Amino acid sequence: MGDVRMSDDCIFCSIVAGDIPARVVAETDDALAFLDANPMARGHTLVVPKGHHQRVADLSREESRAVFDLVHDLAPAIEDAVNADAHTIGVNDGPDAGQEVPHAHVHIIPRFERDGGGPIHVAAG
Ligand code: IU
Repeated sequence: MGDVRMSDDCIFCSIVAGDIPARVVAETDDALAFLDANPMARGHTLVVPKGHHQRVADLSREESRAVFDLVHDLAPAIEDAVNADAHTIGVNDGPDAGQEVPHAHVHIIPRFERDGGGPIHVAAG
């Protein structure tokens, strides 16, 4: 990891730094994936850039690629791991879209045939 911008009061920056424990699923130079602490389904995973940026458009191309490459690689692996039938991949990009943690993150939420397949809202609460 290079010279990464961190925010002292950001929970996801603390997870990236290892100061707050999380169940890490995968890590690359510029991105980290960990299990959501309040999962909407078994295997619900968050993929974050290591640098602190609130919005997707704030990421550099390199960080954006790192995050979405990890989503690309992890989604089928998670699907296999929890025996899911599909997944919802989503971003709440900004507070008015329901973003509660101001560090950009992609939700990978396993979906099951038995859950009915309807749309789900990735904002908590
Ligand atoms: P949102 O897109 O910002 O609404 O999603 C934030 C997610 O972060 C939500 O699913 C929380 O359960 C999750 N989360 C977490 O995994 N660990 C934490 O310490 C906190 C939130 I705070």
